[in-house]
Amino acid sequence: MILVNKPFYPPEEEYIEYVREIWKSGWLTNNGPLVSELEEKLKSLLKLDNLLYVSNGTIALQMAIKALDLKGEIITTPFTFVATTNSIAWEGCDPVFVDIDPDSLNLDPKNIEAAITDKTVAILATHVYGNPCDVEAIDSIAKKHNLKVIYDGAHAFNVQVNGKSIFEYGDISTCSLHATKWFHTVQGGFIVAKNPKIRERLIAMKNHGISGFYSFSTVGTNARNCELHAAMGLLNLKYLDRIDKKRKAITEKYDNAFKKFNCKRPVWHKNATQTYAYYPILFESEEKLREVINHLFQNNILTRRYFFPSLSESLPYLPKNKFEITDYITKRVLCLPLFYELTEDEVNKIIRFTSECL
Ligand code: T4K
Repeated sequence: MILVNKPFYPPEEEYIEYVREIWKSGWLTNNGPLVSELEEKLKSLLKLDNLLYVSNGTIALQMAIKALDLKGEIITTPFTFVATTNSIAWEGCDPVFVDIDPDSLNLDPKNIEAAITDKTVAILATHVYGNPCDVEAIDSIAKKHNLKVIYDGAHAFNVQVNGKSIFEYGDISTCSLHATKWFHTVQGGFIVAKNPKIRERLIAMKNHGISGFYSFSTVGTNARNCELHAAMGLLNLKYLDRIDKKRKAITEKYDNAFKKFNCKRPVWHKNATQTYAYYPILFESEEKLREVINHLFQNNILTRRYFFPSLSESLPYLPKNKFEITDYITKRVLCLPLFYELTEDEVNKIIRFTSECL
């Protein structure tokens, strides 16, 4: 069976070397030496002095909401992984969905102002598939209405927009370094906060709010990551170029094969670098999409409807609401397999069986 995604596995012996080092060090978690080393390396690679490495992308979002003291309505996208919306609700805020842009598939800034009420406190937008939101428009609406901005950059690890890291936008930006991501640390994530005071708060929050041996400065949680995960990250950093080249080559092969058919791809931000995190493709109808899913499945190929159903219609804890563009897109978008270990034969098979339906 060809899976839709598979984590990158660095050479086993190299990981075992790290495990030996950990055993010798006698330190497993709570800001150990490898966690600190990884955090420093990520800061320098991404040119983000304020980066804070945490245990996953969901806790990063929850901490962002908590650190900004948000209480009230948060305008967000119904087209994202459920962790985005869950984090808002988990922190006791009310998610308010607005429709997405039909080209970028990101939250459409044109719909934000109409959704603002006197309870609105923030905008939480996802850079879907790593494709940057219209950050200028969102930031300017936020400024005008005195709202905070959080960007969920779970898919956007290495993306630059307007010549700088995507994580420099918003009051806080977050990332996921989960095993299925382009760059991963098994479980992991990071948070980037603009304001140094918020950053200090996040540092304490990550460690139960502890600020000294016997003192506490804020409410906290356990968002510390461990040495075994950091070891995976340090090792995977060595293979970034190789991972990028392979994913790019597969993406280009898909692009070339499918360009003659009547299917669309999300339109990428014109001032941003590419990332090859997912391969979403939009079919002409839901019937066509189902046909492709079934045909691929019968030929042992798994795909995934990232993201379906619309979160505005499917969460048991929220009222149901349909949005025209989100409804259209969620019924037509499918992610084809994209991961480092895919062989040329497998890519050819995926192309052949998909094309047979088009
Ligand atoms: N915000 C956004 C926009 C996100 O997309 C995510 C996570 C988050 C926030 C939260 O970040 P984290 O708290 O997760 O760090 C997967 C990932 O688990 C999830 O991290 C990711 N987004 C989401 C888009 O995809 P599922 O439910 O699709 O995962 P699962 O277990 O079905 O795996 C997907 C494929 O990968 C399968 O074909 C199996 C394969 N796989 C998976 C794992 C974990 C493996 O072969 N080996 C493995 O170890 O959510």
